[in-house]
Amino acid sequence: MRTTVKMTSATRAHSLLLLVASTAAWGVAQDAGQFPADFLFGVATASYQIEGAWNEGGKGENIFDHMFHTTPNLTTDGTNGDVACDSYHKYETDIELAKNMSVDVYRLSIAWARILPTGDINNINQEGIDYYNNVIDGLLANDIEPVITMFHWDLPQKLQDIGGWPNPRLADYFVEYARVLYENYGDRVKWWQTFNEPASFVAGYSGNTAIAPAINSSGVGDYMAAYTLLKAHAAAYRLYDEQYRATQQGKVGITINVMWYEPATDAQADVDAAERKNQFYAGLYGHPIFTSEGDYPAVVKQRVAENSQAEGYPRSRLIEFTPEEVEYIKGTADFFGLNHYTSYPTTEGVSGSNPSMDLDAGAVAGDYTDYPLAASSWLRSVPWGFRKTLNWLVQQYPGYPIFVMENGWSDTGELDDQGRIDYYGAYLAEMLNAMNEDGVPVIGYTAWSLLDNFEWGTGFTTRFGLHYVDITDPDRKRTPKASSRFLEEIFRTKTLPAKYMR
Ligand code: PNW
Repeated sequence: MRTTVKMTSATRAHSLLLLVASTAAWGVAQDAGQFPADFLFGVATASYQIEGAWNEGGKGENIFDHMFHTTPNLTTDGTNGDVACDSYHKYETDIELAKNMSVDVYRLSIAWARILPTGDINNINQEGIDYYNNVIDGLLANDIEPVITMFHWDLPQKLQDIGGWPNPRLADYFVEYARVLYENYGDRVKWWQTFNEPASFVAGYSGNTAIAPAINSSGVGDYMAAYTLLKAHAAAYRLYDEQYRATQQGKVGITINVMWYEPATDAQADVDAAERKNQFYAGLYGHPIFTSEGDYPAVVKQRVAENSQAEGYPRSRLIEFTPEEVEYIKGTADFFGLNHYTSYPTTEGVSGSNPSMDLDAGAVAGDYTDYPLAASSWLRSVPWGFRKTLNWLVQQYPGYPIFVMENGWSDTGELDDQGRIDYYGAYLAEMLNAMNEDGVPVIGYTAWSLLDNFEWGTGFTTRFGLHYVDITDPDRKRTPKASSRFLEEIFRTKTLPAKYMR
């Protein structure tokens, strides 16, 4: 029997109300978001997190090999990067996966100890050189441009044996390593970053137990490491500028992690505290390179000097630059590489041990408990913080194009990863708004990460991959997640579907 639904005036009024309500919730109807035709989309990885083959092909020991082999149970699940995703053997598969995502670029890092097993150029490992030649050629054969990170934290152990980054001599070793990379790959590689996330790897000298070398020299060794890496970066940039740029025509930058510290209240004390936190965390590395005056941010210099004096130190725990060093470091980048994941409500207050960068900053980062939480305890989806970060960068460092090198979401490995899709949709919308409405010059974006990989202290329990990796399978089988299809369409069409625009 056929039933006809008769529209009474009551139901009609109800559906009209629904229509009004849903239109209001959506606000003004949005058009699809449009990226520039030459925008560079891609995916990112890092050597220690995916390669495995820790003692194959002539590779030397690095500080993560050393730490995980000598100190048991540092990671949540007891794993380490010995095998990881076995990308050393499966790089052709990985290139295919990237290709299937319609990427323009692929961001990878080079394992220093694969090229220079002891860190020094007296011993160049041809097998290591060949491995990355194969990866680079494989990418180019598939029309994918390589974007290379020279250092994503896996320092050759021999260089840690002589002190690691707090030893200023490391800057010389780094620039010699950079020369080997320009010489061997610069004919085909046009995008270089010297360092990935200085703030994260100097934490290896601040007492962070899962970031090698896990030395606790908080508030002292970490500032020394920052000093060395800034000089190393500048030297590698200048070497390119003077000897390779004319023939190789590439770009050299550095990738800095900018979490967004938002004032928790309108109180001036909190506004100042949030800004200090941004300056201690991102400005410590960005200011010397990207501002016209150079040097560390004034507030950082002043506070570390004052605290050091009050604590009885003979000089500031921050190694200050000479005027010559300020000039040498200033302006040494062709673009700003940005890693951005999340935001924190920030108040004035005391946090961190004595001494420490946190205590020097004098700010407390809280938690946006109303926002979705990833599998990583530090990561919530706070999309508007991305737009604020991008605007802050333009205001602090005018004139530099921004290349987003990492952005992503962790879960526990679901194939139907709606949480990751929601995160990418919302963050890409905020990036587009920053570009189209605020005029922020973003030129590229690589999603973290192509694969579920070794996520440092949390091993494989937190997964950032666009592809699932079965780490119980000797073959480390990869399976595309729903998010890889979602991003593929955006990458291919350079369009963000209207429903994600905000
Ligand atoms: C970055 N935090 O690290 C790294 O560049 C990647 O190697 C890493 O896998 C990725 O982000 C996801 O974690 C971070 O605690 C690690 O705020 C931790 C934090 C931020 C970035």
